[in-house]
Amino acid sequence: MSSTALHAPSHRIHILGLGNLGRLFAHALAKTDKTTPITLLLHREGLLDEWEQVGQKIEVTTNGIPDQTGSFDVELVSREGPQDVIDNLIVATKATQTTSALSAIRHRLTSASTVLLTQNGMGTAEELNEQVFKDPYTRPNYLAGITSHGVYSQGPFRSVHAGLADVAIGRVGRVGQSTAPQYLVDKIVQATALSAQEVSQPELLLLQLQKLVVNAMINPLTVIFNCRNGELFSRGPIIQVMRQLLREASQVIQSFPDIKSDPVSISRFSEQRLEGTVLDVAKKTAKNTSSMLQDVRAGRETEIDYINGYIVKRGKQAGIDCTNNEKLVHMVKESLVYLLRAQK
Ligand code: KPL
Repeated sequence: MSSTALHAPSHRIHILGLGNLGRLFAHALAKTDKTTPITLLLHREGLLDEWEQVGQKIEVTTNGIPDQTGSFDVELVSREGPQDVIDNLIVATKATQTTSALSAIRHRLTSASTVLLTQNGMGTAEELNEQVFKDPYTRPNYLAGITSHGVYSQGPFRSVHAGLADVAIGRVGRVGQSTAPQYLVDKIVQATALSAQEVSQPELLLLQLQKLVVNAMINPLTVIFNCRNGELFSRGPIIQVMRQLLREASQVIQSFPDIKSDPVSISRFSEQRLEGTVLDVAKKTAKNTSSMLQDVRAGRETEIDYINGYIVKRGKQAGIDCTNNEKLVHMVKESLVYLLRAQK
């Protein structure tokens, strides 16, 4: 009998990926309920040293007030010795790192585990199914969390919660397919600072697509124009550029089977409605530096392939011209190459 067959589900929540979003989730969960055991999964040894240096605390500054919490266990992903089953996992890695990060802990996840994916963009769950959890019978249950919170880093384990927004959390897949237990959903919904709400599977898809468009406009444009979210659309010409990108994104999404069969969804993804949503998020997260601009400035790979790249891919499949989004994908990749060369 396998060890997992004897396993009684625990209430421990593991968090993989301690960038800004991982810190925000960890901090919010620990603040709301001190009795929930939380383990931070660190992917490299250097992070253990940094954890010691910051006094084993996560600090999140909101409205100018720094707040620390230290009620966490930490574990190195690669540590030797027995490793427990992970029942509840929040994956807050970048979309580009998610497959490799989950491969490293694949043996600790079972078909009873719940995995919350928080990445920007689309296509991560499909990629995991193709590359990590190929067997549908042993695959964990996926949840997705869509968040517009604007968070930026101030150093190891220290972040500023600059744009207070909300989280929508729901089960991934078609109605009735995911049997993810409710525990992790409830914990996230209860975590006050996250302002989270549970949504149905069909609503989750709509919100994912809406967020895809928000990220496809704000993130790459803040890279090209090197500015904060709020500075973007105060300049007239940038709105014109955005409208061209939006037209393509709107056509692609309106061609999706789940969308095109429903007039309400079609109107939700009209160019005008999408423009309103993008401008609203840019305003609400005005002081924030987008995650993509943070990545480029730090010389890190960006999530552009999962955002505008995903729109281009789906556009090609549907025969929709996405030249502008395609150009933007190249421009963002070139900005990174340019910066890395300049740093040498
Ligand atoms: O999700 C974001 C990001 O930066 O990735 C937004 C909502 C644009 C906030 O900055």
